[in-house]
Amino acid sequence: MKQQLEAIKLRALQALDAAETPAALDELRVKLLGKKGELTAVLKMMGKLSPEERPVMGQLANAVRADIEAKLEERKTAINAAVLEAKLAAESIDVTIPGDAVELGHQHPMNMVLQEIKEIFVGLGYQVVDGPEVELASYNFTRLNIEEGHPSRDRSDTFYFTDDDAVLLRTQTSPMQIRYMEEHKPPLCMLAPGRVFRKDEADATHSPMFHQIEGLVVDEHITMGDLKGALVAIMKKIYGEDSQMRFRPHHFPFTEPSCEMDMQCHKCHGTGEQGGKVCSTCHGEGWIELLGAGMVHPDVLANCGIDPEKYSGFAFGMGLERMAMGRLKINDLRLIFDNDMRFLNQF
Ligand code: 2U9
Repeated sequence: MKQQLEAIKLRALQALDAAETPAALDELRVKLLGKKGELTAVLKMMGKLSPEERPVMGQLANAVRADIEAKLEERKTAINAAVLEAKLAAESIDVTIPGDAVELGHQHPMNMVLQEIKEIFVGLGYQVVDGPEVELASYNFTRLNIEEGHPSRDRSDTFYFTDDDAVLLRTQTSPMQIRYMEEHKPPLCMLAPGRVFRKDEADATHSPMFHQIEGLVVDEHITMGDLKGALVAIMKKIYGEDSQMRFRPHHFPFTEPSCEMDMQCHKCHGTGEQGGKVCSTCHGEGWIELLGAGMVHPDVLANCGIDPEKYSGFAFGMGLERMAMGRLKINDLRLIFDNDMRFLNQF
């Protein structure tokens, strides 16, 4: 039995030395020390020994077990260290390799212009409001005095969602003014910038989606004089204090009277020509159209629960892309939406 134990110990220590992985080590532990292991099998035979031999063999068996356990622990430490070292070697990174530079973006030129305009209006006390792009036809058209059958309500011009033409993509930001008047009573002074949608083929001056900035001021005794004073002051802040403005009569269903505001061409100073040629900035007009405006139609005020006998107001609207194109000298509307980095990096 003593030889058996010595043999088990020798084989065990050799096998443990040869084990290379944590799994192989674990397998050996079960094989050597487990319930069905070799050592246990020998111990089970202890009963057959004489009472004198039993404690001697018991001691020897315990010593063999302790040696195997010590060896197991030693190999476990060594193998774990080797595994860690291999992992670290495989995962090592060279911190001296130069990194990929992350390109830093900047505001889109449209947002630069929008931000600048918003700041001017906020400085004058206007509240900037936002609203739904999916609108009801009643807000987008009917309450703005644009009756059923009006050409702008045509299915060839407007994106509708429903067969009864009751829900649509807003064609102007004006429904925001209606919503605002429903919730706020005069005096009120607000600005509604946002995306609008019309069924237009894209070309250098048209896009099925573009941005408008509209404004509304309602109070007692608001007159066309307030409209002119406010818009001239605001446009001079944007285009320069020495800009010359003019108003022309116009028609909009939601304002009465209505007008358009032009700025004298800064290139040809209103002559329409430059060096004997047609001025390229105003195309010979001498004037550049800036916006549309007018006194809010009394019926529109009444549609929003505001008494037109007591209150009056002015409203205006302008196209943001057109303003950005003028200010940043962009000659094709599509460039603004293409998101070509060669274009965007110029601003
Ligand atoms: C309410 C009452 C009146 C908004 C107005 C314009 C004139 C106008 C166009 C300019 C170029 C839109 O981007 S564009 O195509 N807009 O000329 N808009 S007055 O008048 C309103 C709006 C809401 C309740």
